[in-house]
Amino acid sequence: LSQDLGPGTAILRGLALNRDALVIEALLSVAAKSPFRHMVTPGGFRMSVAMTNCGALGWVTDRKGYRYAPVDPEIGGLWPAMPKVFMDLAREAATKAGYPTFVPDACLINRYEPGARLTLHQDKNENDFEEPIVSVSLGLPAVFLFGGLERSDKTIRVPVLHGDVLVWGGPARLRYHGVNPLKDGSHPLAGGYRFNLTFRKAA
Ligand code: MD3
Ligand code: FE
Repeated sequence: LSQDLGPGTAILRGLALNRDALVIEALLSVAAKSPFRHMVTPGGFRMSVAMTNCGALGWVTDRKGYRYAPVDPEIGGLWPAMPKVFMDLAREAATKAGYPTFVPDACLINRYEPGARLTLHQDKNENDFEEPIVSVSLGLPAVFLFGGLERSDKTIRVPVLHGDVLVWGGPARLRYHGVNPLKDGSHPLAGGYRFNLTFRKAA
């Protein structure tokens, strides 16, 4: 039933389904204030995934590097507050996965259009790798690539569907991961997109 991804990981299939419309409505209201944008990597490449953030800190990248910042550089003001429906979902997932004290201060919202992908990477911009990461998948389905602690380690493919929530912590926290190019499709609540929320304690 639930694919085992090894120690420190939990797949909570469908956890977000009972509030999916509220989560997407909240996501669109965040994006009405801090719009989705295609950021640029330090190497000068435009990311195929469009991003925005909510919460006290937001993840940004530009020619100067990757970092968390309290101000949205596109609007020159703070990121929108984290919606209560986001915080409740993230904490419920973390608690179910064995991290009952998790309180995220950052939520990165990724928007995939057909063809958009994330190449294999580690999440290393946070201060404390003892804190887990919670990921909520919405809209079109995708395939996660899940590797090991070294880039060259074998990867497995993990299909993720609308409403699935994954938690990564402990010995899995620094595993390489990525997202395969999104396939075309249409979702009743998300249209032609996949959205992913990643909740982190960045500071
Ligand atoms: C495995 N986003 O924003 S989290 C990211 O679908 C990112 O947009 C994915 O990777 C997405 O950095 C969803 C997948 C993920 C996140 C952290 C991990 C997998 C992980 C940490 C350790 C191991
Ligand atoms: Fe990541």
